[in-house]
Amino acid sequence: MSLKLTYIGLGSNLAYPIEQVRQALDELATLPLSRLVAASSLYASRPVGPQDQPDFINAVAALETRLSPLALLDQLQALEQQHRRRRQHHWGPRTLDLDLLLYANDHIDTPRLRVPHPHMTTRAFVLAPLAEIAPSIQLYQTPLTCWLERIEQQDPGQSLERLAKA
Ligand code: ROI
Repeated sequence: MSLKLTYIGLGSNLAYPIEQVRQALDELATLPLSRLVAASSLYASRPVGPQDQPDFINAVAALETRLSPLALLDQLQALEQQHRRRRQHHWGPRTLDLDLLLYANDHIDTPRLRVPHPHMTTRAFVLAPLAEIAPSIQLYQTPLTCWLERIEQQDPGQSLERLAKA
């Protein structure tokens, strides 16, 4: 496989979310055939979707990899499982979410994996950290800042607070 630039979204709202996300960034740096090239700041955000849950910590990482999209997805899902196993008392679906957002300029539409991530254009918690580390990226020929402005107009509740650098 040739070297591909990918972007991965991280999210957690259970079991010390800041530590979950920080640790996951360290773990991404150890993935085979891959190199972590950038990590955004951490962002605190109100939950999008069901509101009756804690606030989230989100971040985005840039990873260069020779793994295929599905091999990378396998690695991300294995990391998610590791984080869930450590939290047997606080079982919850969001101890750690790792979303494959972008894989080079590929468009992938299979039952297991859709890239670009189908919801990323409507989620400030993905777009803001992505714009921090990759400001010139466009999605569907539209700059990230335009997608973010659209969210601010249509869904102003999606405010983010930028925390420390990861
Ligand atoms: N909301 C925020 N703010 N951050 C997330 O990572 C996140 N992840 C999810 C849902 C439940 C859609 N909401 C979220 O899966």
